[in-house]
Amino acid sequence: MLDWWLPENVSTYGQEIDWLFHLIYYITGVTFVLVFVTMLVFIVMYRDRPGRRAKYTHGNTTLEIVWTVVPALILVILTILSVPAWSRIKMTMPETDFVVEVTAKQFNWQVTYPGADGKFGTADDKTLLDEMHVPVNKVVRVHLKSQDVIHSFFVPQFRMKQDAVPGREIRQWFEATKPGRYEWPCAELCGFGHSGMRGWIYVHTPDEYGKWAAENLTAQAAPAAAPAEEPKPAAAEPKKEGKAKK
Ligand SMILES: [Cu+2]
Repeated sequence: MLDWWLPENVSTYGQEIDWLFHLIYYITGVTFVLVFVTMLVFIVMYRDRPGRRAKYTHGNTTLEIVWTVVPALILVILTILSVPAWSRIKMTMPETDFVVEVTAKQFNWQVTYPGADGKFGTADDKTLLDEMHVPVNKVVRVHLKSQDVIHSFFVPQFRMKQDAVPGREIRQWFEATKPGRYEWPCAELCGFGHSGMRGWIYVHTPDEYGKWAAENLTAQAAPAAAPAEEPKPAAAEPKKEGKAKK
C-alpha cells in the first residue's frame, strides 16, 4: 500500500525489508492517530469552564502498566519477526565470485576490482572513484572499509545500508534485479563534505557488463594499450556522471 512512497525496490531482499518497514510504519501510524485523537478529546473535555476546579491526581497504576507492557511486547514481537530477514541479509553470505572492495574516505567511495587474478592488493587491481559497475541478477559481495571516519554505504533502491567503520572490514552483499543507474549516497554525517559524498552504481545486463569490464578493467592489465580507446561512449558516459557529482 505504501509502495508508491518508497524508492523502487530492485533488490532480491528488498521485499523483506519493505514488509518490516510497512509493519512498523502502520503500528506507529495507528499509535500516532490514537494519541492525537485522545489528546484533542481531552483538550476539549477538560477545558477551563466557569466554576470548574482543578483536581490533583496520583495517576493510574493499571494504565501505566498497560502502556509500558504493550509497547514492550510490540518491540519483542517486531524483533522476533525481523530475525529471518536480518539473518538472511546480514548474517549469511550467498556464494559468489563477484567481489569488490569499497573504501570510504572523506568524501568519496573508492571502488576496487581485483583484476584478472581475482586477488586484492596486486598490480592489476583497478580502482574507480564514486562509481561501481555490476551485472544484474548477480550476487555482489562488498568488502567495506573506511580510511578515516565512519561512513555509511546506502543504496535506497537496493534496501542496503551498512556503516563503514575505520579499522574494520565489513562484508555485505546485494543482488540487483534491474539494470539502471542508482544513487549511492553516504548516510552518515562524516564531515563538511558529507552532503556531496555520493556515487553511482551502474547495474548492467551481463552483455553490457562484459563489455564495460573488457574496456575498463582488463584493459588496465595491458598498460596504455591505446589511449585512443578512451572516448568510447559506453565508458565515457558514466565517468562524466561520476565526476560531475564531486
Ligand atoms: Cu561519508
